[in-house]
Amino acid sequence: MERRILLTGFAPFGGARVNPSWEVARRFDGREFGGATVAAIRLPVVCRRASRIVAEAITALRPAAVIGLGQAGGRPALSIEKVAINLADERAARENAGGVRVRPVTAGAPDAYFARLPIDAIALALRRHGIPAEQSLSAGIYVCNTVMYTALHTLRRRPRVPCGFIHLPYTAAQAASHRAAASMTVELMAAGVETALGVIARKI
Ligand code: PCA
Repeated sequence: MERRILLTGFAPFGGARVNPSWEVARRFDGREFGGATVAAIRLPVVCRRASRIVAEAITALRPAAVIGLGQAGGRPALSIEKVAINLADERAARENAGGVRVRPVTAGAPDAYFARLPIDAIALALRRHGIPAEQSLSAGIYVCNTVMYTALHTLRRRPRVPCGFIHLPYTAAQAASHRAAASMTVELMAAGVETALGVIARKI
């Protein structure tokens, strides 16, 4: 079976017209890193549905690595997430979730999982390429955290598979309506993800 790297991005949410996570992820579909071919999938911004799609993709593809991308508008750099927690809060997103809910991502599962990525090496490589990067303690409590948690939980018995999540800033175009916020071009974000995939590919 062909070796795969699963790379996920999201549909637009919160009234935005694009989500840079998918704009970046789709550029890599079919590209090869470390002998594995990237399979890019676009996820809906709804916790349960996104979670089911990711779990099914991991089961179907048995990927050699799983990297999630999402947008965290307002952050000034690519943020490499360290921890996913077992909590999903969709109260702020009624337009997407269709109701108020706070619940565990997976009932009865561990409270948290640590990312399984060479985070220091990725952050260093990004900065060497002149791409703003930071390490982040938490992927939040919304769909990005849910996807990261689900991926790590699904891979819990395959501890050697690198798995983690990278949040992206606003795009330069989105900055037109978020004037005080940091932003980055999609090209620079993609260059950052390419660098990260190169570092991760050394581990697969
Ligand atoms: N960002 C949101 C959900 C989808 C996305 O791109 C988050 O940080 O959870």
